Amino acid sequence: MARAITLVESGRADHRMQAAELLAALPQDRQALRIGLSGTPGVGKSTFIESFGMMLIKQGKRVAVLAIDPSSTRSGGSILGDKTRMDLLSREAGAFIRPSPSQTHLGGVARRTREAVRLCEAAGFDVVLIETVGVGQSETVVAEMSDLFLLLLAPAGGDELQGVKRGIMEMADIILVNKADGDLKAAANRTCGDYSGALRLLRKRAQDPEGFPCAMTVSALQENGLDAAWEKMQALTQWRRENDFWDRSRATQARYWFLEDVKQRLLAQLQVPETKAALNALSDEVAAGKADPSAAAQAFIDGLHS
Ligand SMILES: Nc1nc2c(ncn2[C@@H]2O[C@H](COP(=O)(O)OP(=O)(O)OP(=O)(O)O)[C@@H](O)[C@H]2O)c(=O)[nH]1
Ligand SMILES: [Mg+2]
Repeated sequence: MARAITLVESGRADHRMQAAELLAALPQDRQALRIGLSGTPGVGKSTFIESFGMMLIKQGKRVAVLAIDPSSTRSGGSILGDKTRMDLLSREAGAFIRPSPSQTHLGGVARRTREAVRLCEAAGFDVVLIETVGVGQSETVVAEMSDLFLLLLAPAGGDELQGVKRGIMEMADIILVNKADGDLKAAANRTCGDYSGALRLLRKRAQDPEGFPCAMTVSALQENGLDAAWEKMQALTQWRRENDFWDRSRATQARYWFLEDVKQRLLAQLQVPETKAALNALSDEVAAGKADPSAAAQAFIDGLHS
């Protein structure tokens, strides 16, 4: 597994070709449940994955953990760098934990992680957890490769909704208010109530049965509410499978990634030295008023594919 993922993570042209062959040869008949998990730093993502992952392992499931870490480009990677916090899970034979790839742009990290998900699926993992700290577009990226999207929140101090962006709320299938233990329990219950209310105000989504999306409290540290959360996830998954939303969602995601890949490849073409030179030359003409921006763009595109 580790070697296969290293192969898909490599940017070398010969490795890319081997990776493409490997991905094309993967069996298509195995599907893991892909669970995306997002939440701000310190909300308890790692602790949740450790506890939740161990619960699944005890049920005989095989669990893979991957990460998209948009901050890794700056800090050299933090998510899952703290393997110590997944001490138990990382020692389980049925678990596979892979730190996030470091790369220069989110698009590259996204492609690698998506391919790693495929590898985990083909290797027979039952559940693939994809973690991200919600920065920039990373939740969207994770949601686009997940069957279920979980948003982890901390108990709020006041009665305000913690400035969670509406777009992220709209992506969530289940909101988990973590740290519902000790002194924080009452605040967690209140926060959970607030979010339940807020979710009811959102536009109904076709892919949800009655009662979803929903908010619930958990304590990753004390391992409370994890079984209830798992039951919700299974109920939602089963309904979506029976009502054709599972397959449709995966098909829509495949389309999305295809288009993303096309865009990435077009952008990559702009980095080729000759292309860059042509672009700069035209750019100078436009700046000097010798060419119209739109006409120059058309000339550039025509030159690109001739
Ligand atoms: N009381 C309480 N504390 C928790 C719970 N879950 C996590 N914590 C604590 O919150 C802190 C952050 O937990 P992490 O699991 O590292 O959080 P994270 O979201 O992975 O953080 P980053 O990796 O930095 O984004 C740690 O000190 C945990 O012990 C919980 O259920 N209850
Ligand atoms: Mg963490």
